[in-house]
Amino acid sequence: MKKSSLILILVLFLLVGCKPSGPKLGSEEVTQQMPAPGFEDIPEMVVNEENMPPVDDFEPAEIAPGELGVDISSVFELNVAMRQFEFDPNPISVTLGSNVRLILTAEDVEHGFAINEYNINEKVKPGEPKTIEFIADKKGEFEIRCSVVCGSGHGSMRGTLIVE
Ligand SMILES: [Cu+2]
Repeated sequence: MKKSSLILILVLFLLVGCKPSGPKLGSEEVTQQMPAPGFEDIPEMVVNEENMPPVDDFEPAEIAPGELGVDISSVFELNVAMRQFEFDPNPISVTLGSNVRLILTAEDVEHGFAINEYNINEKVKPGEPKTIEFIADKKGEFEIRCSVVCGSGHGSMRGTLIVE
């Protein structure tokens, strides 16, 4: 009986000893709101709830860039330079079915960007880039030709669009 009572006393001491030391860690940031020593557990809950609203406020900002990312990834965008007497890059390779956006620039004189099978024929003057968009829905290799007489090598200004 004495041993068990000693154990009980020890347990009580442990409990009493833990109460002051345990809440101290959690209550350091809480002391301004709840100084009462007997309610350490309650202010911890209050603090957690107060921390939640800022997190909710940030969530919409994180969703917005993701939505933009989806839109960008669905479009194959490429800058295409035209100069005497070539297209750059050449060839242009795209995936079948993709939305293709080409930003055309003429670096020296006026050139044309024409692909007969896709009904594309765009004239581009220096300093006036033009953007064309089409769906690469035909598989194969298609000739890109310059459709504006641009100099002695105009006839050999050719490129290739590869859709696969
Ligand atoms: Cu030309």
